[in-house]
Amino acid sequence: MAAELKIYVVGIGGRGLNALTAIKRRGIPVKTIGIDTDSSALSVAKCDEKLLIGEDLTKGRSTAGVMEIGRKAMEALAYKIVEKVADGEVVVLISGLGGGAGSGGHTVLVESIKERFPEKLVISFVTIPFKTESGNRINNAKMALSTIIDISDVTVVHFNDLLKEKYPSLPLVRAYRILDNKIEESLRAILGLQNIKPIPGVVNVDFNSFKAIAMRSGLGLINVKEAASVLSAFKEALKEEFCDIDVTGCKGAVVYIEGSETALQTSDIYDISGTLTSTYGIQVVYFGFKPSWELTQPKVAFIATGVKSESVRKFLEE
Ligand SMILES: Nc1nc2c(ncn2[C@@H]2O[C@H](COP(=O)(O)OP(=O)(O)OP(=O)(O)O)[C@@H](O)[C@H]2O)c(=O)[nH]1
Ligand SMILES: [Mg+2]
Repeated sequence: MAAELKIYVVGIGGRGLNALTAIKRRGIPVKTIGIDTDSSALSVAKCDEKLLIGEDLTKGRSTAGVMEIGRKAMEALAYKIVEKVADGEVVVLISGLGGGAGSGGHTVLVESIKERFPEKLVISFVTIPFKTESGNRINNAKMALSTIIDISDVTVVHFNDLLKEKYPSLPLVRAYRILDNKIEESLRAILGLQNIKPIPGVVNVDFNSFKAIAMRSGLGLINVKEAASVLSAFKEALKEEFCDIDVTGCKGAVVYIEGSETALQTSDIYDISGTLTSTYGIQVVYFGFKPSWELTQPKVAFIATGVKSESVRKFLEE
């Protein structure tokens, strides 16, 4: 029996803390750590551990959008988090780019973790502010995003504007929960890379093979979709709703299917593999199957690393 996969999830700033509260409520088996300069935001957050940073700089309040304060605040105390995550195999960082605590703190924390543990898998989940937010927020987000993509192993980007476009009449807090759900599904997809049943005749996935395609890979896509058939769930999972992603020629991909033993047909693997290798030119593809008697229809988890995104490129360049 392989060792249990230990994942630390660190939320930084308002958005990071909101995501942790959602993750904690769902009972996902990960360790959660919330960090902010803002003591009132921290006090209402639900997570296993909390760390107030920059008390000398903000007196327990927000950075008021000043990224430099977020950076300095994290620089002073990042060592505490580095120690805490020492026994984890994966560290996931979540923040909303644009403010000071998240944008400044996120970059410093990834740097500190990677400096001490270069082989630990660091995955960043970030949101891009609405176009209508202040120029300061957009600039903070641009600066932080380019560094985060460079230094994290995998960066998953969600555009808040796409949330508004797709769910225009939903109250903001409800719309935000949709993105929290996406992160929760992604965490479950990563945790799910354990105890996968091998499918004869294909290259089977486990955590280490995923790690090999994920280390230092750049932008990533993690999607989980359920549908009436394996193929239709797979097709859905190829598309990212909150960022335009192109998987053509990407570094690697993992596809695993959960469902009843009869849900998976021989032709499904053949079709999925053909699409990924021939249509999209992905060289390294891993498969897996997890029997489940609870699911009424098949569920497909799709992870692609080293992908391209035109909107991320534009956002960084404009
Ligand atoms: N999707 C989503 N986006 C959020 C949420 N909260 C804030 N945001 C976005 O994230 C950006 C940063 O906001 P916060 O996380 O509150 O900022 P912060 O990191 O706490 O920074 P300061 O308060 O300036 O120190 C905002 O401009 C919004 O675009 C949330 O719960 N969900
Ligand atoms: Mg804040």
